[in-house]
Amino acid sequence: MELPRRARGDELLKPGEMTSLRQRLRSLAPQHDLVTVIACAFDHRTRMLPFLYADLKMAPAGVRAIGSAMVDSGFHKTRIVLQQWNASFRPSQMALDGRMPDLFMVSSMSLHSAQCDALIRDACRLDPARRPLIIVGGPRIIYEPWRAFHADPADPWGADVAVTGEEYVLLNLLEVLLSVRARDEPLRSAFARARDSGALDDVPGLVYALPDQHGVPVELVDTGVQRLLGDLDELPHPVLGYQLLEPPSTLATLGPEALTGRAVRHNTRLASLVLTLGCQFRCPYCPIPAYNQRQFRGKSGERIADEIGRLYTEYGIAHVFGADDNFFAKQERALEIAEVLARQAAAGSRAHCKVHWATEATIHDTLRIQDHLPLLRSAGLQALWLGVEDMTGTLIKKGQTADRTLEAFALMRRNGIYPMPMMMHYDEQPLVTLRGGGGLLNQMGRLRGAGALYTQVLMLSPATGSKLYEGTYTSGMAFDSVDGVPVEPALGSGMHVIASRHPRPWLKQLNLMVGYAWFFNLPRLLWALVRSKSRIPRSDVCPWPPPGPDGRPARIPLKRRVRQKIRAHLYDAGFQAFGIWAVAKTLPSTLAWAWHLLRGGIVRSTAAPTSPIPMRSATGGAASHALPGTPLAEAPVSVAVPVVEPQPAPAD
Ligand code: B12
Repeated sequence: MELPRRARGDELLKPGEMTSLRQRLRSLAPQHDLVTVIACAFDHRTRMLPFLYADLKMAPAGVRAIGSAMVDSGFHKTRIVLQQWNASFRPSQMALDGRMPDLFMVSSMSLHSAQCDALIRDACRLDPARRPLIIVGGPRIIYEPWRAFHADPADPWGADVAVTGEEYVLLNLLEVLLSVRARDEPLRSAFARARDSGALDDVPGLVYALPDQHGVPVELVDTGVQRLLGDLDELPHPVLGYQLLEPPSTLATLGPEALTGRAVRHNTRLASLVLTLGCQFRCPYCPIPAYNQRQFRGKSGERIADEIGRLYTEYGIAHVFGADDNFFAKQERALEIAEVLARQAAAGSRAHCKVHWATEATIHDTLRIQDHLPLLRSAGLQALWLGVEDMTGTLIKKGQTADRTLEAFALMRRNGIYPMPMMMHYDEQPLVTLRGGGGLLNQMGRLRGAGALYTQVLMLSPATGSKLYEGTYTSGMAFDSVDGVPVEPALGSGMHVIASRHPRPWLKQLNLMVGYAWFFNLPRLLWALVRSKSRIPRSDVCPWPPPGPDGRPARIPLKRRVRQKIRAHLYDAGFQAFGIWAVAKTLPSTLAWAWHLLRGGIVRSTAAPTSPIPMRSATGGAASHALPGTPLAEAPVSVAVPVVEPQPAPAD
């Protein structure tokens, strides 16, 4: 099921609403010496092709955005802990600024559910009198907020509140809590009071539990779908979040200081930045358009230029990945951004000459914008991750055909932009075809031949919040367990076959790996050393240093020119070498899964997972984030909650 849309015309916050909320919080903050820890859940079992390197070397934007919002609002005592770098971190042992935090937040993708739960569980081990308020959010929670709550009286644990939205929702919640919080009152107690008074019900984008007298949730209240921030220039600056990163360690506790200066770049070589959000396509396996309530949002070129500039000058980060759903979805906006970035580079800004960026787009939109590819390259665009999915358009039609795909590849390469295809493998797709070119290997071979340096092929898997999600379960396509092994969320990256109607699903699993091995292998590596696919126009030139005031090109020492040429030539072989290593690293897990599939014993699902705890909206109707089949909490249930005496308002 897709996320419901708010009433037409009410999808977005009013212009300026975010900015004024930030200002209001800044004036509240000095009265509340809040200490916050934000953890990013990461399950190291999911480390495999094609996400290796980016999974560890890119500090995720979600937790950074939440950290930036806290600092920007005046809550400077905030630390971000990435389980990617701090696998042993235990919230039950955390202390920051010499004390237990007031606020513990967790961000998670669905894939990292096991670690997300483990973090919450561990935080719940703390003595209730000391325990911080626990808030969860991120892609997992946006679609399945109920996962954060557990109603087992024998093993009660869970978050206090799930945020199904973005920064604004969190800040809105904080404002409500701080406006009722007495000086030095535990934030959890202020939360309980706000919840019981109904004050949270006016904050769209929350799901909170109403507990019984033992603290076990009896129902979940859903305050509805968030209003989205339309003008992303109103967001806090993302650079703020980089000041908060916990240094990598093997300890369960936190270190005295966050990472600073160049140590930031050393650990996070790639930066993900939100540039635009939204996509006009309606692919049934993708939750993104519904999440965005069919809106297109973005930052201005000036703002993006500033973000890139500060990232480079403050941390030296020179590789940026746009967290776009489809960067070219709105052509005018993409061009406005490109024009500003290209202008900065032409004006001799070192940062904008040095920084390369990449993002996601579709073949259809790349062809539409083809006349402007030179401008995009001048703006620093180095590579485009293209949602090709299936060149023949059999799986999904997004305006791509084999010819159009190859045309887009050729155009991009001619203009100095590397095409990086993202593919999908599905039940009906054969490994090889003699005619028609629809086979996986046929397509991989053609894409490589057309100049793809890297690729991703994922098996079509159930994605929460997509149109196909429930049907995948109710039709029995999704597996509950295979050969006695339960299908855990950690298997949901698309690299394991966990949903298929194919009579021999193990073949699909092998196909996937054969596909990668066809793309990354030793003969191709050796050939890449001779005929490199990365030597494309503009790949061996750097706009830095810029031309002199007379317009004459700057003199670049011969040594540097040679180095640039060699680097451009070896880039292709480098990707091949990396791919071969990554295939080898991925094989043990994927082959073991193929073995389980071969042994059989596949237990198929009959229904999509739903909340076992009754859910309702704040006004008593159906909850926006409940899947069909979720028990409905009919009318507000009267619950026995510990009475907390109203506290005096904080003194100025
Ligand atoms: C960049 C990216 C990656 C990078 C991540 C690198 C990194 N370390 O950051 C790479 C390429 C490695 C990657 C891999 C995968 N990805 Co990815 N990826 C993205 C992408 C395009 C951008 C992520 C991003 O930076 N967003 C910008 C930030 C600001 O948004 P955000 O994380 O959602 O955070 C906001 C809110 O969620 C909320 N929030 C987040 N955390 C918290 C915490 C609290 C307490 C609160 C209150 C709020 C909150 O506020 C934030 C600010 O607005 C998104 C799509 C998208 N546009 O978001 C998919 C996305 C995150 N990926 C997704 C998936 C599924 C995957 C893969 C499993 C592959 C696949 N099958 O598609 C793998 C997993 C690999 C692994 N082992 O982890 C899904 C996640 C869906 C889900 N339900 O979990 C997304 C959402 C795409 C989709 N299909 O919808 N991905």
